[in-house]
Amino acid sequence: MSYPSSIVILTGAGVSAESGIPTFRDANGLWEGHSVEDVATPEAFARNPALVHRFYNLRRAAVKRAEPNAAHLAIARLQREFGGEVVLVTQNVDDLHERAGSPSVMHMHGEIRKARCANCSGVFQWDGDLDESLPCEACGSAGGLRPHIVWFNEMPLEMEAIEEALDRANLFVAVGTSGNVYPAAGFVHRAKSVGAQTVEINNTDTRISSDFQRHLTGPATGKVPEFVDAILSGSLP
Ligand code: BV8
Repeated sequence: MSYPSSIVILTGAGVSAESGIPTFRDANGLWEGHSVEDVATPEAFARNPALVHRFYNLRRAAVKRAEPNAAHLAIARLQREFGGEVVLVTQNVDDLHERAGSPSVMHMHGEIRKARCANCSGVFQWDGDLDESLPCEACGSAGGLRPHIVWFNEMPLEMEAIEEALDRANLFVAVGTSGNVYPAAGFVHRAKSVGAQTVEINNTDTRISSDFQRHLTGPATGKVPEFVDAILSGSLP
């Protein structure tokens, strides 16, 4: 593999699995016993805001109790020490990359420790429980707060910047994602179309494995530090 100068890393729920945060897939598509349609769509929120708030309050509390793992720490080290560009895009809504020291993280599916006001579009840090009676910190109106999360059938965040980064990349690495969710699952195609090398790090095969030139199969806490060491030492095979 030629030595990279511009790297895009896409992470999914598998990078946080060893921090004790359940993935979507390993729970057979259920979070806390709920199907996606019941809790991760705007329709679900309109239908039953209390259920959706309770679902995210549970997950927010779990994120606060979790700690970054060796994979998060290795990615942060790469961002700090690599001589070229490293763009980190995550599908995860936890803040473990930030707490591991990553200087910049693009949360394309939002962030669970932030709230958004439907009335004024304000977004602000929110660490406690959310419910529909609370007032917005920005505009003071009540009843408009929701988790700052991109639900299914909503437009992911920072897509223009992500696509520009993919168009500059000569190395694209996907870590701990099942390739079930679009547009993230299609990023490997865009990177390949500009000639980037593609590497999948996962503990199993995925529905997009055939799109990648290389595979490092095993737990993220083992494979990601190894891969980062190889990049930083210039010994990528
Ligand atoms: C949009 C926030 C358009 C919620 C999430 C094309 C084809 C088909 C469908 C679509 C398409 N284009 C759009 C769609 C619809 C939809 C979609 O993709 N549906 C799928 C399910 C069929 N996409 C959307 O709706 C997106 N929006 O396209 O908008 C638009 C255009 C104009 C105007 C308006 C709209 C928005 C998608 C965002 C949804 N929100 N998250 C929340 O988290 O509560 S996605 C959600 O799923 C999470 O982000 C989660 O991360 C993700 C699941 O993906 P993964 O991260 O991959 O997690 P998963 O559990 O699946 O896999 C974990 C992997 O890790 C596994 O492979 C496992 O083996 C591995 N692993 C486990 N442990 C380890 C490990 N690997 C290494 N080490 C370990 N220890």
